[in-house]
Amino acid sequence: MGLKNFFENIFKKDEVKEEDIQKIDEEVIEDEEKLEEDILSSEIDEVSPEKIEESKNTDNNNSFKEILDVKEKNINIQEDFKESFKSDNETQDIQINSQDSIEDKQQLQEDENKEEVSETLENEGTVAVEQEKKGLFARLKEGLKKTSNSFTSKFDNLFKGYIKIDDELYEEIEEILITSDISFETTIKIVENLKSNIKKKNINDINLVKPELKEVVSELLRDNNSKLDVYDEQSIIIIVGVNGVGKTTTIGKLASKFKKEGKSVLLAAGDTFRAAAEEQLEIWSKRADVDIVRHKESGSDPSAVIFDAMQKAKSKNIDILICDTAGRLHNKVNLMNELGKIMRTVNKEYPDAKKEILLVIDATTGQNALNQVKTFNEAVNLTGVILTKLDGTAKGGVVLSIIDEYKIPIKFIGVGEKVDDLQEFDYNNFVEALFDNSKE
Ligand SMILES: Nc1nc2c(ncn2[C@@H]2O[C@H](COP(=O)(O)OP(=O)(O)OP(=O)(O)O)[C@@H](O)[C@H]2O)c(=O)[nH]1
Ligand SMILES: [Mg+2]
Repeated sequence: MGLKNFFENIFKKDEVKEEDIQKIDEEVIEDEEKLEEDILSSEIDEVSPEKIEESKNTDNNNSFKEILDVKEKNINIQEDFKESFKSDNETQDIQINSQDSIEDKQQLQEDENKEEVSETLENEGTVAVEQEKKGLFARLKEGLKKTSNSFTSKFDNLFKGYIKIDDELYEEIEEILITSDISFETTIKIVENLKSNIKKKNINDINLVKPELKEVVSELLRDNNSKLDVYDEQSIIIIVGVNGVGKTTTIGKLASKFKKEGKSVLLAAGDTFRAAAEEQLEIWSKRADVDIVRHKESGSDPSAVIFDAMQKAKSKNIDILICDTAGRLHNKVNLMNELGKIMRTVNKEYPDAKKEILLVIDATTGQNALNQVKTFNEAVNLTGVILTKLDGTAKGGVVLSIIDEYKIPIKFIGVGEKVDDLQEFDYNNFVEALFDNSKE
């Protein structure tokens, strides 16, 4: 093979390489061509025509040796190119990889963004829930203001005048509790528990008595289960209570709460005694956007109305049926008999439904409310109590006795006339609001 062929071959090979180079990305080609040019020009310099001419003048062996050297060098160049391709491919790989990694990064960023967004939403949700909680607590505090002002100011004045924890102090505490509409039995229990805790903890500081009292009251309410058993199966709630305590209003508030929670709700106008009671419930049903069953003719049998409502609830798969009842009949015995009949009808016609029999009592009646709990519980086996109008009274202490003496849970408390003023009873919040005498 002549030198000419030899060099043609080398350049041919290089052209092949160039074709390959063109396959890759433009930027890489430019770099490659530049690199190629540099290398080739340096080689061509080394095997310049002069050198070739010179080699012709030397002996064949020398010439052959030189050619071999050149060949070897060109092979090395080719190897370099291969390496360079390889590294270019690697570069490409790296670029692809880095492209991948950019995409990965973008994906990661997107994911992170998504996470951030959902975290933000979650946080916003949490914030909303927190705000809701705060709002509820503020409303509870506002509603309980009269009770807590009277309760805490009495205690604050008492503790200001004492430096020692003695029997006289405990007697004064007793008196404050009784005048806060807490029954005698419950008062005695609270004071006994307070004494025992103070002794156990070896408390001598008068300033620690109030926090300890708060702890004792909290302990007393701890077992109260405010959850209604109406969420898992079809349920019926029967609302009972003397006249004017807030039964119908409470039904309206409950209907609207359940509706907001996505439940289907039906109301039964079971107070057929008081004039316009059914119309009043109908107004609430419209406000809450739920159906109502009422009899056209007034004075019909409440059990018959509730019977019809149960049939409808069953056929329409209603989640929660809420029944209003009369607060006053010709006399108390009549009222209790009528409630008994309603309960028998419910148990017979709707045996599988979860039942809540809730007594509504008016907190402004103070300890009188305890008699109502007793009487109604004997007639219909109450499952819970709803205490209304806490906002208008300083007699909120009655909550403690209902829970302590009757072991009947307080499910809700009413702290105003608006739909949202019916709050699930939360003993923690209640105790906080009761002992909180901050002004805001
Ligand atoms: N301030 C305040 N008022 C309330 C609350 N709950 C109900 N009321 C008011 O109490 C009054 C009587 O409410 P109703 O719902 O008609 O009472 P009821 O028990 O159905 O009365 P009868 O049907 O006559 O037996 C209404 O003016 C209500 O707005 C509450 O939590 N706070
Ligand atoms: Mg009513």
